[in-house]
Amino acid sequence: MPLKILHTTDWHIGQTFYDYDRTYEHEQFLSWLVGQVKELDIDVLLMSGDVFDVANPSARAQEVFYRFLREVSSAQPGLQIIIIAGNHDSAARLEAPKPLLEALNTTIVGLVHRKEDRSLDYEKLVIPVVNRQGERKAWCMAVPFLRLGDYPSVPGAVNPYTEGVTTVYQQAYQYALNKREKGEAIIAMGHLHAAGAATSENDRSERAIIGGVECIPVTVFDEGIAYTALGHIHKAQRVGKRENVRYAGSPLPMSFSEKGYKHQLIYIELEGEQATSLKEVEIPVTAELIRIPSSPRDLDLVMKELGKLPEKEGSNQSAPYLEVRVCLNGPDPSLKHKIQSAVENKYVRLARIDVSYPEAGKEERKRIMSFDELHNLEPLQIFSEVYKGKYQTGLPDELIQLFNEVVQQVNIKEPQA
Ligand SMILES: [Mn+2]
Repeated sequence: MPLKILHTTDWHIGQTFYDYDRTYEHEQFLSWLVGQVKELDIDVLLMSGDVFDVANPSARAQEVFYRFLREVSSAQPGLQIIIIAGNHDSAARLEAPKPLLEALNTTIVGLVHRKEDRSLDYEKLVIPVVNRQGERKAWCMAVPFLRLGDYPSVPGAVNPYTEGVTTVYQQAYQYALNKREKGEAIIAMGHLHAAGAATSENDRSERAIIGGVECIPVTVFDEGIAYTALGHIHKAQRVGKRENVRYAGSPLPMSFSEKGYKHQLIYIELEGEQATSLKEVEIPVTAELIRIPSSPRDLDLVMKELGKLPEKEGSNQSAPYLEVRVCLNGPDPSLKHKIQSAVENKYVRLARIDVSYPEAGKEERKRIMSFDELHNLEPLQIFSEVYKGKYQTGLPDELIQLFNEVVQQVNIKEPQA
């Protein structure tokens, strides 16, 4: 009998999306997940970090999480659960209920513990993995998101983060090799940005690690590791063309720029020391993210498109989130109101309005001004330049008049200051 593993990550429970509460979506996902664990007869569930969206999750968010743990454990007796902390989680807080969770066969690794001689305690990072009958089949290097001070400092390192993280994985692998008996596999977990992973252009939550400096080369995961379960990047993908090094991706859509994302779990079968089967399991999306129109258009056309949306019937808790994309020729202070009224009774939740203006032609290069010129600039002149830069047209007379009134008032008040 192969060992059956399910890999999931980046739940971000408690997340709000443009001020909309997503609890319902999380509950839908987690109850579906309980069903999958049972249906696929899973031995081990791996969760690769970002359980919660914030370090101090709300009581409601915590309830959703603990309810899931209880439900999945009673639906699938003997299931082992291994969870690591992500960069959004509080490592210490996530670990706090450890004594209770051990009774549910659940291991949470948030912190990197040290021994008395300050060396890393790999016994706490490398977890024995058993099947539902309690027979040991593998070892899991459950390495949480590593912060400064978690990873060892490598003397003379050019990039201390990359080299420190590499050291942790190398040492954990050595530890696992020493522990494992013939026929037992080694698997790894991580919450990090692997080099070459495709990120999403607008997803702020995966951007907590910035720049290429903190990328980890895929070679950090030894070829001898049967499967590496990664979290942090929200688009599901394999890394460095290695089928068995994977991001499972976020179960909920996280950004309007997601194109062709298939939200998924990864199902893995281990036989002996190898992964013999690997399958993507598509997650049903409760509330989709839609853009109308697909590229910015003028307001008349946008309003027509919005008119075609289906009417709201009953609850809106699984209605799609909507981004409206409008192209304007000038400012329109009533834009938001117009759009809000258009979708008021529609089966959507208005999340954002993306306004753009026609591209300026081949605009003349911005000239560098001399000190004298800067000194002599009139407020109206600056306002006029800014307006023209944004809307590609001159200031309307009405605005000039209003602006002059404001300037006058400011000038009158000035001597009193
Ligand atoms: Mn995340």
